[in-house]
Amino acid sequence: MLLRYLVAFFIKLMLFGVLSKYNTLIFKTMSLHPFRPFVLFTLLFLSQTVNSQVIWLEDFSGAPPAPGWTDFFTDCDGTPESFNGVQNGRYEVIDMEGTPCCPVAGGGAGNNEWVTNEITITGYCNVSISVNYGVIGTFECSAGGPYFSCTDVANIDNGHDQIVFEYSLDGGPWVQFQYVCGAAPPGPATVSGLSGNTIRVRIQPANKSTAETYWFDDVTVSGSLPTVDPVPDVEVCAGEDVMVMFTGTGTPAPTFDWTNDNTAIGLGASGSGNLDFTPPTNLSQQEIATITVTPVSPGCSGVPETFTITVNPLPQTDDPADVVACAGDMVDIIFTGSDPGATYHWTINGLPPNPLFPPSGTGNISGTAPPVPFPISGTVTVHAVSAEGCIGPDQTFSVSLFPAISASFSMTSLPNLCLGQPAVFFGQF
Ligand SMILES: [Ca+2]
Ligand SMILES: [Ca+2]
Ligand SMILES: [Ca+2]
Repeated sequence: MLLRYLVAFFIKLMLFGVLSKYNTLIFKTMSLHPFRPFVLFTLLFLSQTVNSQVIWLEDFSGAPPAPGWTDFFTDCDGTPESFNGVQNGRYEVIDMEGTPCCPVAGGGAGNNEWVTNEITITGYCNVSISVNYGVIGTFECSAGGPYFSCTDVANIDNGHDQIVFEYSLDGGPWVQFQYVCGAAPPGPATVSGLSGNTIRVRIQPANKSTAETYWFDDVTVSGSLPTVDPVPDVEVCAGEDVMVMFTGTGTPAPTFDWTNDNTAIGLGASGSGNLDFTPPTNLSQQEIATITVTPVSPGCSGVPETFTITVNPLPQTDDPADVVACAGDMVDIIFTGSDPGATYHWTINGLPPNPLFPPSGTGNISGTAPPVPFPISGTVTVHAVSAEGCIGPDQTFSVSLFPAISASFSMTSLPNLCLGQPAVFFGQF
């Protein structure tokens, strides 16, 4: 039993790191795992994390000024320890009061800010923000904040310290998602369930004491992007059913919208869901359509995939003329049709098997008509097969064979005839 737990735990550890890229493979692998209860448990675990990916991250590991954000801080009392900026691999705020500086208490109004540029989140579902933060020192909190003004105890003096975390969606108003007053337990500050096209994150720390440090780090914007699995190209013959099932990942599970750039294949220009249609049988040429399929979850959509559907026409056979031949005649049946590259397959009914007309064959029929004891006729049914393997419609024609004519003649009238006299022959066939 212990071994099972260890194995399941180890699998989870291994899988966690490769979730986003290989989740399909993971599910297939796991379905084969012998410890089914743990597989189910781990699947639940996966469903919470699958597809979530980092859209934007600032971990302050690079040298400032980092791209993607700006800051504006005001020090009111001018103590040498006052500092704001990147140090110790994070953003630190020491004794920064915030503009305007308040005249009475010597504090500030709290209007410091560290703010990101617009972060594009288009297409992502369930966008979340996470910011680690912490405090070093003894912090104070006055009830009723946050405060951004120079009134009464609301001044950011040594009796009140705060960090306010906010976001703005699509250029809209700032929305507070966490308020840290005094020395609240360390973060992270988080918010989730957002969607839109752009988002900004603003952090407003203000404090006053040389012994007080607010810090924040790992400003992370994450989201889940629904995916559609790649679809292999499809090639069919005219009249043949086409069924394409779309699969993918997403939380919530995505649906699939598609567009089609060539309706001649018998599919509409756009739609949603799996494909199930029958191309028309009467195509005169090959038609190739590019299908673009986009995974869609409520409020977001993922990266489209494209694939092609090729519909090959059915090769037509020209209707051959009926054949009438006597034994010994040369017979030359040349098949023609719409596709110069097609081969012709035929079967014969009603004629006794013979070298020229076996029961079935391919290609032209050419040779000497066989001897037959009496007139006989049969039917040839022929169809063309294209290089792509598409089978065209049947054509039929008849073959009538006659015995060879052999005759001997004898003259029954006088052997010497003059010009103008009738001569009588007796013929035997
Ligand atoms: Ca860091
Ligand atoms: Ca200061
Ligand atoms: Ca303070």
